[in-house]
Amino acid sequence: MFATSLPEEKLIEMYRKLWLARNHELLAEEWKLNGRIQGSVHLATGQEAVAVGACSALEVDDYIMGTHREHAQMIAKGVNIRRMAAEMLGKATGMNQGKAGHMLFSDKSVNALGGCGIVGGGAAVAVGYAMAFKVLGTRQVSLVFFGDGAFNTGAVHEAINFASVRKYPVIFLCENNRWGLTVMQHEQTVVEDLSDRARCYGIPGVTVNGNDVLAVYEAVKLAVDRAREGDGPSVIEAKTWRMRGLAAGYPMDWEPSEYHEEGRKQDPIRLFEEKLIARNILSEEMAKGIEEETRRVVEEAYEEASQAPYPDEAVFWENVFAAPIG
Ligand SMILES: Cc1ncc(C[n+]2csc(CCOP(=O)(O)OP(=O)(O)O)c2C)c(N)n1
Repeated sequence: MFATSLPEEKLIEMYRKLWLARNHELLAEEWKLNGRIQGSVHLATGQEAVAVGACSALEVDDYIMGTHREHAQMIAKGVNIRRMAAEMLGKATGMNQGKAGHMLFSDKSVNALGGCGIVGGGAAVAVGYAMAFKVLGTRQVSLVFFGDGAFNTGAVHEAINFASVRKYPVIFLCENNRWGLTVMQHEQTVVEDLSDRARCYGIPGVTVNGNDVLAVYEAVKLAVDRAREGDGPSVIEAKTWRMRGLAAGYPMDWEPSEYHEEGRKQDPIRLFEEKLIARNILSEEMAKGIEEETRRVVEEAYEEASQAPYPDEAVFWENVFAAPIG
């Protein structure tokens, strides 16, 4: 049974977004390994339900700040996949004119502030936006994704503390894949459930199965409602599994096989698919159709992007520094 009463169309849309994100990651990995994408590419394969569950609880005018593993987060917020593909390839038609690339792209049209190469750094950005919402009196919220490794940085704790004192409308969503680079969670902290830390700041904290898209949705929805009512921030920990190494092509030989076996068992798309089929919301044919349709969308976006030109050199000096005042 679902605890949620979401309409069927919304559930199908969430299922489609999971596949869009998964197919993006599979193709991005292939293109990276074939040398068609430059730079490192941090994949969210297996972690898609955190992004989709969270963004499904937000409105378009709410803001998200992502991590360095942000493709699924940005797709879930609704970025244009063609402009995203072009950005990933550094092309002039990319959403940031090819200047941001994989780790930093952003899309203002859907309030996706982008990824963040500084682990933990996004938390302060999200708090800044939440501060603006409170000052302006809008009912918008901001949500920041950050990893379990990032949750051991001072920047994240300072951001949570400040936001809790000022009751800013911000959701701190820890995407806990149990890895910080090559170090597992238990080697970085003795805390089992990272949401317990919320108590130190006097705000709600909850841990959910991050591979259960509806569990993530419900936890985020509660936090969003609370934030919109002026009751301040919340911490959510979504425990998940990354199906790949730190980034595409990275060795995984030090990663315990039990971790990856469990991750495969908990594949978020299969878990959701089983529930939808059991409730007659989805058939196996529909599921296959959505898987194939989203794969085509991603392939076409990347093929089109590969034909696009690179930006002119002059573009690199635009939007880099603010114009001097006076
Ligand atoms: C401030 C800072 N320190 C170190 C790094 C190098 N670095 C890149 S990814 C990473 C691991 C981050 O782990 P976590 O926050 O758990 O995210 P995950 O990679 O597991 O998604 C580190 C330490 C960085 N980018 N920024």
